[in-house]
Parts: sequence; C-alpha cells; structure tokens
Amino acid sequence: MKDILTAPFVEEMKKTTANMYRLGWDERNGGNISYLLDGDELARYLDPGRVIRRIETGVRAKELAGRALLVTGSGKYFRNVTDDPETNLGVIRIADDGTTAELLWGFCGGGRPTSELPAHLKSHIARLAADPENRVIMHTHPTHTLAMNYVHELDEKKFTHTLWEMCTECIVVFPEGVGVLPWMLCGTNEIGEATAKKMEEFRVVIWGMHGVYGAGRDMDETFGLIETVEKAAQIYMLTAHLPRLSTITDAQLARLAESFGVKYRKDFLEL
Ligand code: 2HA
Ligand code: ZN
Repeated sequence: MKDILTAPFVEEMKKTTANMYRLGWDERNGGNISYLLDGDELARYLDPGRVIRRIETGVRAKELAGRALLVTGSGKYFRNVTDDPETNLGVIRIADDGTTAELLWGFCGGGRPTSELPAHLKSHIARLAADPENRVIMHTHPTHTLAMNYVHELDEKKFTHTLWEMCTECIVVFPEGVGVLPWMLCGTNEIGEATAKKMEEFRVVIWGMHGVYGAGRDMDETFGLIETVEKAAQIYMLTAHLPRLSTITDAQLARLAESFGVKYRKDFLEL
C-alpha cells in the first residue's frame, strides 16, 4: 500500500488550499473544497474495508452512495492544510443510506467534514447530472467578487454581463454565466438545495454577501474558473467609480463566443 500523503489528490489539495489562502480568499476557516475520488486509485492508498468512524452528515445524498471524496474539515484553516493534511482533511465515503459518511482517512483528533457539506454533496449530484466528469466543488470568499456584491445589483443577467465586459476571456471561460443567490444562512440544507438548483445550469454560483461556489472536472479548471470571475470583479472594482470611456460591446462578446465555439447565454446580451 502506498503512503496517502504522497497521493496526487492530497498534493493537489495542499497546493490549492495554500494558493487560495495566499490570495487572501480564505481567511480563518473560510472556504471548503470537496474532490470526488476514483475508487481504484484510492484503493492503492488505503484499505476501503477499514472505516475509522461513521459521521452523520445531516444531508441525504443517495446518488453518491459508495463514492469517496477528499474534503476539507469543519472549522479548519486552509492555511494549515499543507503542514498537517491528516488533521485538516479527510477521505469520506457516502454509505448506502446516503446520510452517513464513513471516514476512511484523516480528520485526526475528532474532526468532521466541512459545515457546507450539504451544498457540496448536492452540488456534486447536480453537476454530475450535467457533466459526468465533474469532480470538484470549491467554495471560497474571493475579495473583489465579494466587494462587488455590495455595489452591483445581485441579478444573474446584470452581474454576468458586467463580468463578461471586464475581461475578453470571461465569456469564453464561463459562457453559461454565473448564478446568483441572495444572502442566505450558510451551512444549511436550504442553501445547499438552492446552490445545487443553480448548479444545474451554472458552474459558478455567487452566494450573496458571502462568497462563491465553483465546479469543475479537476482542481485547475475549478480554481481557474473562480480566478477568472475574481479577476473580472477586480477590474470592475478598480473602475466602477471612474468615468467609463470604453467597453466590450455585446456584438463583440457574441463574436468572441462564436469564434471560440462556446454555447453562451444569448439572453444575457442585448443583440
Ligand atoms: O467553512 O466558508 O461558508 C467556512 C465557510 C462557511
Ligand atoms: Zn463561506
């Protein structure tokens, strides 16, 4: 059996959480990530028959029964993942009842999965239905995206349109736009359900006055998606209070999307 601390999925999680912490997106215990693992790959690092303990998740995710995920821990800091992955991360497998998590590795000292597990599990289910290769759900508090929530209308069409105008690459990276939820109480099944509903059509969902959720096939793609939204929000926050002399027009946005062959939300443009 190989040492799980050398597993590529643990390495990726370490690098990503450290990177996000350094960007200032994940202060204190802010942010959480879940990563669906390949069962055969996981069996090279641990005995799938050895369950350390069972944890009630409080969320029903029957569609994921038997699936294992690497997840960040509740109350744990992204800043500390690299130094102590075994305490700050865990590998859980959703039991047949859909509501119990079987801990296979990690969460040393009695830890448990992120408090946002409902949003993560339900989002995985929604994204897998849209794209069977989706693996990652990422939640974070990117500074400029969050700032933009306070000064821009929290309307899907308007928010997406503004982001698309801010950098040429945006409409190519998230042609379906961004979903927007109003402020809601975090850590609940309600916000989990609402996020998953948005994830049926968007890979990025803004949690009003809180942060963002992103989904993707791997860590790079998911991080890149959120990073692109954050970059656009940064340009917006740097320019929103200044006279606007130039923009990317809707006709140009449409040309971009068509030239890159992406299926975009035409109804988010005025053509
Ligand atoms: O895990 O970010 O939304 C800490 C959070 C809660
Ligand atoms: Zn949060």
